[in-house]
Amino acid sequence: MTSSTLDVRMAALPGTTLERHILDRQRRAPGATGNFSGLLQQIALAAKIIGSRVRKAGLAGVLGLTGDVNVQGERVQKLDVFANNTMVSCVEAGGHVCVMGSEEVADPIPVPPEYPKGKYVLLFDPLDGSGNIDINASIGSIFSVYRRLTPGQGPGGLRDCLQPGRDMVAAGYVIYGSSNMLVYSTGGGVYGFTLDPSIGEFFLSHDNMRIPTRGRTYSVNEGNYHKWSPSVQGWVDWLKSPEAPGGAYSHRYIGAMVADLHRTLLRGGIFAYPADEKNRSGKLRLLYEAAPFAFIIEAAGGAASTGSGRVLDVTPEALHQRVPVFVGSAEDVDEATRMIA
Ligand code: AHM
Ligand code: MG
Repeated sequence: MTSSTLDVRMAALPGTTLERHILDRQRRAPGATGNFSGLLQQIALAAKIIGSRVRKAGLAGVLGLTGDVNVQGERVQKLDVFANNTMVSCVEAGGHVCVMGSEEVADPIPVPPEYPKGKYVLLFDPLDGSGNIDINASIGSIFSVYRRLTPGQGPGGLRDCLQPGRDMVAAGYVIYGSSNMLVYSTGGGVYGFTLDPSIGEFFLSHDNMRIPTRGRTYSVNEGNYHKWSPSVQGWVDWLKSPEAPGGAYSHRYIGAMVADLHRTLLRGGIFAYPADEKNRSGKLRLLYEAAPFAFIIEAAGGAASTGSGRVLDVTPEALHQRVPVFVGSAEDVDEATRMIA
């Protein structure tokens, strides 16, 4: 084959597919068995199925898509239950995980006895920010992967799920927005893929993503202002004042963590959900929301704090444990933690 036919052949592919990206990285990782690549591809399949259902969410009243029974007379689940079940069914049979944990499910989700158990643990929030569905604003899915702790090749359990974020193997999220994107990291870099809906494939669109060291926006539910501690109030007052570096910051809050942190990753700044009078440990879940984003944002050069320490250093005691979060550009997070200490 001449070099010109090769050029033509390469140009036939619109870009690097998620699958090719994963396989290229797997080949470069000494001792890689393909298990992680397999798992990521199953997660990507779940993301496509969930994304396609999210697209139809606005037709709920017309087609009965979120009612109990649709026009075909079939029982239809609510979107977050649908997303949860989709993720479980895409992953459980693959032989890559020994147990799963979901924000939607109280206890660890076992792999059914008929399927092989693998060396990984998958934790996920199937549809984060689902309150945004009815107003057609962005929502997302969040996932993280750990190595199993339970020895052998049998089922995993709670102990496998309760690991500190610093032991995470990979984390990622999918944003269902004006386009659908899958962003993931194994710690060395952060890679973003945009779905081409015409062929149903994710293509690399954001190579080696880096978060700016400082941003110009803060993202927090300021309706909680009167429930915050005086130090958190003082920090937000300062961000809005002319004394803030570069002058007063802008406020941006979508109310879906995936959307708020996707913007923060691209543009810089800080996203926070502090503890308040009502939510003494904050609102967001350590295992399904805080730790995966802390892993991704740190891998992109940013920082993630609980206000008193690194999010990734918190050892979970319960599956659905909550934690205060301050995540984003390194300088912004550093200032926040100094001011609220
Ligand atoms: P959810 O998991 O029930 O969807 O709740 C998590 C969401 C986050 O996406 C978002 O950052 C936060 O809750 C918004 O909370 P609030 O409405 O209190 O501002
Ligand atoms: Mg959530």
